[in-house]
Amino acid sequence: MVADAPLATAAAAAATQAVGIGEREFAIAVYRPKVKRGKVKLNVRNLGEDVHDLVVERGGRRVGALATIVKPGATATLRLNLEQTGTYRLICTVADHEARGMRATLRVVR
Ligand SMILES: [Cu+2]
Repeated sequence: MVADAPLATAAAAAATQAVGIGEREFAIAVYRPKVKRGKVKLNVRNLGEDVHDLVVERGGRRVGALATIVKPGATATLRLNLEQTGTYRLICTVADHEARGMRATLRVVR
């Protein structure tokens, strides 16, 4: 029913926010750099030619990581419940990739 559509859309948005992430040598692009606190689904795609991973930190502490490495052209999903507002760091921990530029931020707001 058309009348139900707005409610369904609002409920879905509150449930999980999708964040597209592109990784390549040597950068991490976050296509939705600001989300509301709560459940997020990080959709990671390796756009490069080397393998990459993804670790999420806040205040120097790891809050999540992909379970596996992401091969070139592959995708992986990381689901997190980000309850605390603030700036989260996204990094690739493969070799020296972080130092070479594979770091980005995701802001979580109320
Ligand atoms: Cu990497």
